[in-house]
Amino acid sequence: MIRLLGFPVSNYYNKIKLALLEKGVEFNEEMVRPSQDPAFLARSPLGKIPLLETPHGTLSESQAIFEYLEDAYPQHPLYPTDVFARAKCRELIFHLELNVELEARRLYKEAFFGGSVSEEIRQDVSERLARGLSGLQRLARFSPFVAGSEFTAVDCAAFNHFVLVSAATRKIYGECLVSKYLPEVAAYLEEMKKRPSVQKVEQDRMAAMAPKG
Ligand SMILES: N[C@@H](CCC(=O)N[C@@H](CS)C(=O)NCC(=O)O)C(=O)O
Repeated sequence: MIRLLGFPVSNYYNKIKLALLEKGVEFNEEMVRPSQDPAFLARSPLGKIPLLETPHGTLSESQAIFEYLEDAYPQHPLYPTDVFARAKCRELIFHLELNVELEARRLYKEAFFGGSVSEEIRQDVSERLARGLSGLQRLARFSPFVAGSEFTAVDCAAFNHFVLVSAATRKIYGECLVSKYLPEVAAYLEEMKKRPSVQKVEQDRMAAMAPKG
């Protein structure tokens, strides 16, 4: 059986988990933390999560994992059939991950892990997020899903990235930069939370974040 490795607080892990749930693929989960341990690096080239264990071997990088799942389990596809519409979905995912999530990630050390980031980084990230989120605004449809009227691959990524980027910017800048540049996002997140798949991902995320003991 397909096995998803990682932990349910990770947005990239939850992107794949949401895809598996939406596609109705049976899978199990193994809780694994990112690590530079040589044994883990043999499975995950940079020691990151998520990983997917398949009957053919292990895969890293969430988008490669996502594309594998689409090819291996074509039932309940998460890309539209039209070739150009499929490309538009991938375009949105690239913009979201390269120009928004990866920039916001530079804040996570302070926002979530008790570290601190310099004033220079705060300023740089804020400028880059303004550019990335404004670009996303030009592409996204929110009608009601990010790429249009159908739930797609983009939503598997977007829901989980928006939740985290929102929380990080609120913590660091005292305002949600996602809503500032994408005013539709609050209604979008509420709409997404009506889906049983999203409810499951959120339930597991909250449980993993709850203080232990
Ligand atoms: N591009 C990667 C990003 C994955 C990623 O950044 N995962 C984080 C957890 S959300 C991680 O493992 N971080 C540990 C590290 O950077 O060493 C993907 O799409 O899978």
